[in-house]
Order: sequence, then C-alpha cells, then structure tokens
Amino acid sequence: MNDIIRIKRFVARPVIAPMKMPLQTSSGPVGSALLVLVDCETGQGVRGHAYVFAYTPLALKALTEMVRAMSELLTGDELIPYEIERKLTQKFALLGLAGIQRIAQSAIDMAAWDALARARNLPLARLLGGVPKPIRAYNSKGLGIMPAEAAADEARKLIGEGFQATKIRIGRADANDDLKTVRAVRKAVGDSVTLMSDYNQSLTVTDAIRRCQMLDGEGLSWIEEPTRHDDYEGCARIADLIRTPIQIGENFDSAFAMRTSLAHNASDLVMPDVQRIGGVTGWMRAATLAHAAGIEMSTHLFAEVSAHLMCVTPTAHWLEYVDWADAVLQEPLKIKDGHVLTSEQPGSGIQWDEKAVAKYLA
Ligand code: SMN
Ligand code: MG
Repeated sequence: MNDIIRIKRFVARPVIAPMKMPLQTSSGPVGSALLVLVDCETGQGVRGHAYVFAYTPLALKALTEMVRAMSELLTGDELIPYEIERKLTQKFALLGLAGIQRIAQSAIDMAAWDALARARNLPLARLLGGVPKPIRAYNSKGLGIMPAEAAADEARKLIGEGFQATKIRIGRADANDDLKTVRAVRKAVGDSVTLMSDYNQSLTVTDAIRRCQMLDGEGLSWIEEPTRHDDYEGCARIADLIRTPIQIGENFDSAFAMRTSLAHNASDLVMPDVQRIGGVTGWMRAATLAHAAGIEMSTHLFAEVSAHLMCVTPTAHWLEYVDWADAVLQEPLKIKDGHVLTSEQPGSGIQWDEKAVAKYLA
C-alpha cells in the first residue's frame, strides 16, 4: 500500500475513430473522433488510461508528440499528480501553458490519476474522497446546425435514448431559423425536457444581445458561449441583459482563467473541460472556485472521467454526455433514467478495446 509507484513512461497513440452522429457546430464540424490515447505505465505494472481530443487532423500528430516529450521528462519520477504538474508547469513556462501543451498536460494528469486509483484498487471518485454515483446528464451527441424539422426528429431520438435533457447548437445565419428550431425541438420533446443551447462563440457582443433576447422567452436552461470565450467583459454585458442563464467554460485553460471569468461575472454558470482546465488536478481547483462563488458547474465532453469528478464537485450541475470515444472503449458508459452511471471499476473505468484501437490507429 505504501510502496512508491514510479512512472515508467506515458505511451501516446493517435486514433481516428468513427462517430455515429457527426456534429455541425456554428464554429465548424466535428466529424470523427480524433483522439490521442494515453497510457501511464508504472514500475508496478499498473497502467492508467485517458484520452484527449485533437479536434482537427492537423493537430493529431503534434499533440501525440507533445505527450511523448512530456513522458521523457517524467520517466523514473514518482507517480504524484501534483508533482507532475509542478514539473510540467515549470518546464513549459516560457512556451506557455495553453493549447496543445495544455491538452497534453491534462492527458498526462488524467492518466496519472487513473493509474493511482487502479494501484489503490479504487474508483477515481473514491480516491478523490467521494463515491461513484449516477450523475444527471444531457445527451449532447447530436442536434448540430440543421434544419428545424430534422432537429425535431433528432431531439426525439436523443431523448429516446434514456435522457431528459439535450442541447441544441445555434448560430445559424438567420436568427429566425434558430428560433424556429428551438420551437420545433420543444414541440417535439415536450415541456418536461430540459433544453440547453450553444452558440459556439459565433456572435459579436451586440449581435449576441439581440439574438439572446429573441430566445429569452423560450425556456432554455442555458445559452452557451454566445461570443468569444475570452471576452469576459462582453460575456458579462450579455449575462446582465439576458434572463436565460449564460453558460461558458469549455475554453477556460486553467483555474486562473476561471477565476478571472468569475471576477468579471462573465456567466451565470460554468462548464470547464477536463482536457483544458488541467485534468483531474485542475478540475478540483475549479470545483473549489465554483463552490466558493456559489456557481453551478457542469462538464464538457469526457463523460467517463467527468462523471467521477462530478461526484466530488460541490456545485455539480449537468454532465455533458457524448459517446465519441465508444469505438475504442471496452465498456461504454451506461445510461439509466437520465443519469450516467459512474463506473465502479478501479480508476475512471476506461479500458481500451485493443482490437478497435489497432483498427483506428492513425
Ligand atoms: C462542442 C465543443 C467541442 C466539440 C464538440 C462540441 C460544444 C459543446 O461546444 O459544448 O458540446
Ligand atoms: Mg459548447
């Protein structure tokens, strides 16, 4: 139990896995799962697993190489996520702790925590001081930018998979088409279903105020990223004028960014992304900030690990569910009554389907 666990290396593998339902956002398409799979190999033979998204094929190789470079720095070190963070933060201080560097560091952190939890034979939520629980989730894998009738059909399908909530991507060229779509989806799923919406940063502040006002009476549970993610002052002006809660956070690239955002009252809600906020380590800091600020916190993608994190997030709000890594997972997440069932296996529950990985290796 008290044996020192040493890092042997982190293995990074790029894969391009198919997505059953490609997603069109107002900031571009997500058509296949461009993942870097990261394994934390330890001297004891325990292996931790995590994946991150490269989003564009142009970044897949660079992200893989960045994880490999970080692995070289860490070989032989003790498996202590906070010390790994300290070392990587110091080594990359001059380059900057954002973008590919940030995602690679988060991948290393998640794989390290997973290895630690497996070494202790505990689900990640338990290692963090909590217990795996069912987490309320919205089905986010569809409802991209599409015509209103198609959106209504797709919404029915997404809710039919066992959910009580889903998210509509908005930001069509004509604001009336967004309104039409929101109304068509509402009609299709009924009043009891929770509907979120997401502009993916596509509007100017002035346009965002006008367009959010058009949607303000539609019963949306939040309007996400109406404008540039780092214009906290602009987001605050929007949030001030709109009754529907404004949601941002998937682009916070550390708890420091979230602190600045909170200081500006940029949003009513936050939803950090575990691959940008700094992995498990960064998430825990962000969760403390949200708790102290009394602001509800949701997740962004990465449902497998995020479900564990929600078990120890004091202001846990909604888990975003997508199935984009399922093609390479042995045991995809299970859904029950609108909740994701947090894995009870040691670690986060991520286990590669090696046959599928071999098939999709890029
Ligand atoms: C989103 C972001 C990145 C990839 C796909 C979809 C979207 C979301 O902003 O919040 O789901
Ligand atoms: Mg979003």
